[in-house]
Amino acid sequence: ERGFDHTAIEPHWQAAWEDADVFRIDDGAEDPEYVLAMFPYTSGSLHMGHVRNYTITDAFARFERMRGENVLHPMGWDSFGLPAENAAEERDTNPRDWTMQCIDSMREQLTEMGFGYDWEREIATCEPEYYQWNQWLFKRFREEGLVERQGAELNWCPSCETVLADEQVEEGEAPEVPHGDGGAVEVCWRCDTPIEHREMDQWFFTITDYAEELLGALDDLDGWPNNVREMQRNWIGKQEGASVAFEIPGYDEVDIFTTRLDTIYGATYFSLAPGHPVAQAIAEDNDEVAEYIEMAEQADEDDLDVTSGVFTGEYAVNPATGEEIPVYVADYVLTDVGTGALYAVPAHDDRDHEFAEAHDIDIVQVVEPTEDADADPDDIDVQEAAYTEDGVLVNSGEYDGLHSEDARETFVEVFDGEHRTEYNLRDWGISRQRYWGTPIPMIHCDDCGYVEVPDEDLPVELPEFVHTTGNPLDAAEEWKHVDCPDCGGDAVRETDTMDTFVDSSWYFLRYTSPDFEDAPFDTDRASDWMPVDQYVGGIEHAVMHLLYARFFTKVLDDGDLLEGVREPFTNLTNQGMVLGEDGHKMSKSRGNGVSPQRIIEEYGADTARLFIMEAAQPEKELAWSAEEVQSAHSFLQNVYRLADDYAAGAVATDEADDIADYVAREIDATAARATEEYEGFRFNHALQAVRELVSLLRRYEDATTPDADVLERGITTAAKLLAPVAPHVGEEIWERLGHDGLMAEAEWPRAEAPADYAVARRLVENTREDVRDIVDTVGIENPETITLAVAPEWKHRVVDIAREADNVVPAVMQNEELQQYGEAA
Ligand code: ANZ
Ligand code: ZN
Repeated sequence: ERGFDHTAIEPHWQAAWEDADVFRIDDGAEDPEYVLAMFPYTSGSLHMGHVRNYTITDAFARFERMRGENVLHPMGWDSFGLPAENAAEERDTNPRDWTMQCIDSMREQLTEMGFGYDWEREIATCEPEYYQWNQWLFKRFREEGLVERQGAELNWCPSCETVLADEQVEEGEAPEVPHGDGGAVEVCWRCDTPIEHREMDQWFFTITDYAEELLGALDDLDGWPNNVREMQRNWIGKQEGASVAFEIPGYDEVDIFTTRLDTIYGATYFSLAPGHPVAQAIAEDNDEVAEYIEMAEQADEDDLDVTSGVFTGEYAVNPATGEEIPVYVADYVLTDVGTGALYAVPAHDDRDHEFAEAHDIDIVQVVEPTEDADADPDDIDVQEAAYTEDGVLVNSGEYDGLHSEDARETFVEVFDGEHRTEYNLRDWGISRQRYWGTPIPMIHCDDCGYVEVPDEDLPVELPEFVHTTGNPLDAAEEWKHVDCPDCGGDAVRETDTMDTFVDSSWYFLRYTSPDFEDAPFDTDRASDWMPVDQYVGGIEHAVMHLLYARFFTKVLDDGDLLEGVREPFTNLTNQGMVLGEDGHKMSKSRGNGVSPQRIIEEYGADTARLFIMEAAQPEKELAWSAEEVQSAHSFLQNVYRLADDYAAGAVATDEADDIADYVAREIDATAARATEEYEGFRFNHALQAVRELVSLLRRYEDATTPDADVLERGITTAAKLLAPVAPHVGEEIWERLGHDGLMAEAEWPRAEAPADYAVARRLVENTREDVRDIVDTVGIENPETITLAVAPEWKHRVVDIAREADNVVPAVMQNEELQQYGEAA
């Protein structure tokens, strides 16, 4: 049977695009449009998740390019990281060679998928040309006071032998151990090994300085999915409260942090974190407390038992009641949260309630529901369970009857406290004890302390890789020992490297000027292209990468390296997971994966792309289906044959007639509809419209003697509307119809919809009540103009709505095609 041979046409058109530099984009274009997919980690091969991600941006970029936009659509490599070191160990090579091989084969796979990138802008984060700017930026951040060296209790993965950021710690399953109680533990995001805690000195970016702006600006990021914004809000975790000083006779005053100052009259005990200085002071003369603290420090944070704690024998004075309340050291109070101390109110806090029950501590109610609250005050028994809502004060002396909210304000004054805002967000520890990353450009001198590597000595390049346990940089004696830049004495380089999330926090800026030699990027060009208009990638980056990139952008803008770019990504799409045919996430371990390579060989890239885009909207899960892959392939062959029949003169054509008018209107309406759907990232709807048009054209060709112009325009339009998703077949048809040049550079079909299309659209978008208004304002005079040009589901609704609005019914019902929908409904 006639058809196209994907193994021949795909490489052919890929070469043609490259020869014609179709995807190359110059700077300084008017109305620049920046379409970007999260760059891949260089694992060596593309999986279906990548293919889906990159098909989305490629289709959108091609669509915009055909519409005459100046589209930047670059690609690069997130190429530092631990797996390269592991692979190097396994294969007895080095991370660099392994990574470069991976890059080469992945670049080839991307090309075989027909993705159109401006390869002149390719970047790889493991190249000194790139990572020197990480070092440069580290120094500039340090000048701005955004780099600190802090001792911190850090997450340590014993298997990867590195520190992990909080974001890199996930909940995992406890290993099966005979005496373990199962449940969740914190594990390394990479290797699932349970993590340990270690106290170490680290370099930090003080992202907390930007907590307020990072939080506030989320409200205006309406091009982002709500769930991602909410995850960032929670991650930043702003708590507005107050601090108040409590006296513990014999010790220093202790500041507490609370978000519920209104409950202070109900504080019946006081609690210190094991790491609090006063807890440590008490431990000096109290063995029981000392033992508890030691135990708590070793314990896994996840075995956290809310009731765990020890009475110190000391008492704090509740400034509200004047009463003495017992002081405990308790594990659930975290050292680095708030002030590391709190007053506890068992009646109104769940954890305090549980603790009080276990330690037989008084529970005193000081808040009850207001009259208009859902809860009835009589139903509340704080001895049984904490009442955690706001309400009105009771048992609070002269303040009884005050509302919680007012009490919180009033009490700040009364108890000589201070308003205080706390964030969950911690500073970003960037030190990693690994080889394959950006060396931190610092030198340690015994006399001068930490000294920066001077700019003229950048980049600090990685030394040759050596196989060793621990950090290969520690073993690089020659590289490590240098003269102190300040005093010239013996000094040692910092051997930690940067978290690879530093690399990905600004790579989108480097694409705008990849060869720039004076700075990480050219301020003018970056500011022209930025922000990214459409950013597409996985939801797993909701808090790490996407928060760090926002932080970097703000710092760079404040440092005048950018001009007026406060946010990096205007619109964000998180593509859904790709599931295997068994309904589980495709994965190596499950063995349910489908290799992109195999699909390309068997059906071609266009089929894979079409299947992916038709099967589900980008954000939704996509279930692999061999049957639908087959159907996508047949459809492409059908479209091609339609064009081929016509071009071969196999179709007898005639003059225009009524039917031709109708088909012409459908062509326009389809173009309008598909355009709208592409704009809204509803690619599956756009493709549905194309399928409908193709089947109409096929019927038109088979059943009548079609008008040649109309038929040709129909085929061309269908092929163009399909081209962003199936670009090779698009080119093939374009050529078969005798056009010069490339379809990738052709103009997008004229997208003015017939007037009735607009009417229908307004009808379906409005409620029944609005119909009469619409009829009046838009006017539906001629029943024949009530659309034929909308999707079937619309037609149903048009009829449905018209039925309820009596003056429209006669008009709608006179329309022959719509009558069918009326009957069916
Ligand atoms: C008294 C109180 C009474 C509190 C009450 C809550 C309810 P959320 O609740 O998430 O906003 N807290 C303060 N420092 C802490 C620390 N270092 N470790 C653990 N918990 C700490 O968090 C704020 C509350 O967490 C604070 O308000 C404090 O308990 C507790 F009915 O103070 B509250
Ligand atoms: Zn020195």
